Amino acid sequence: MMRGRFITFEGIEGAGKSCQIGPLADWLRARGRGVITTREPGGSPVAERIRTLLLDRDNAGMDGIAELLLVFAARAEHLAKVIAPALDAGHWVLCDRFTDATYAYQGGGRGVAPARIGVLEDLVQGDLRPDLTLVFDLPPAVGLARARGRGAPDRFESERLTFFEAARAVYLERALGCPERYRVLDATRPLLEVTAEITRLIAPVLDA
Ligand code: Z5A
Repeated sequence: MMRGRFITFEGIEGAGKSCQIGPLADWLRARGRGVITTREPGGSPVAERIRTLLLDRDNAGMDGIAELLLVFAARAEHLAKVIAPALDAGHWVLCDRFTDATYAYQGGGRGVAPARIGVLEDLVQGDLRPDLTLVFDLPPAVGLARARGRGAPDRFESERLTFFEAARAVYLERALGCPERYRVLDATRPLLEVTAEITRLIAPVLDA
């Protein structure tokens, strides 16, 4: 059986990732692909419990390395229980955030050295990397204004604008460094325009 494809959706808060996963999943299913959609942190029962710890505003001031280890603990569980079995079964996995978010938020946002993140990436993922990563790019002020409509901010949403600016810069830098794997989308455009561009970008992967 052919291994499935692993596509990750990345970008700062309010970029529109979550809105776009469902339409892409439907588009792929209509073309006969088995698809699962999932998210990080979370995506499996244990990982969702870790997500609660990570997002809880009562945990303000959590140690940066503790946060990093929790992110990767959730990822190890998610990979073992959900992502790897789905890929092995030939399904496409569409994941709302993955390790690029760790480089962006724990690296860019919190200042953890990328080499340290890389050590954990290798430990937890082995050789597994996404086949394609869509980076939804927009100015943080625009994303935060979109996200603000949703009620009380979580622990990350409570960060300052500079935190999200640093995260955005890391996403763009990583995309620039590896154009084969990343596609950057202008996420300020209307939702349906972004949806159309995603299918245009995915079509060659479908045929590959
Ligand atoms: N985190 C981390 O630190 N390290 C890691 O390794 C990982 C994650 C994996 C997860 O929160 C937090 O965990 C995240 C980083 C951290 N925190 N932050 N920031 P999450 O998953 O709950 O948060 P999120 O991924 O940022 O979700 P989000 O705010 O929902 O963003 P989104 O998925 O990109 O946006 P959306 O829900 O699709 O859209 C947001 C709103 O904008 C919504 O009202 C839409 O209707 C609207 N929208 C979307 N697209 C458009 C367009 N094109 N035009 C106009 N309005 C739009």
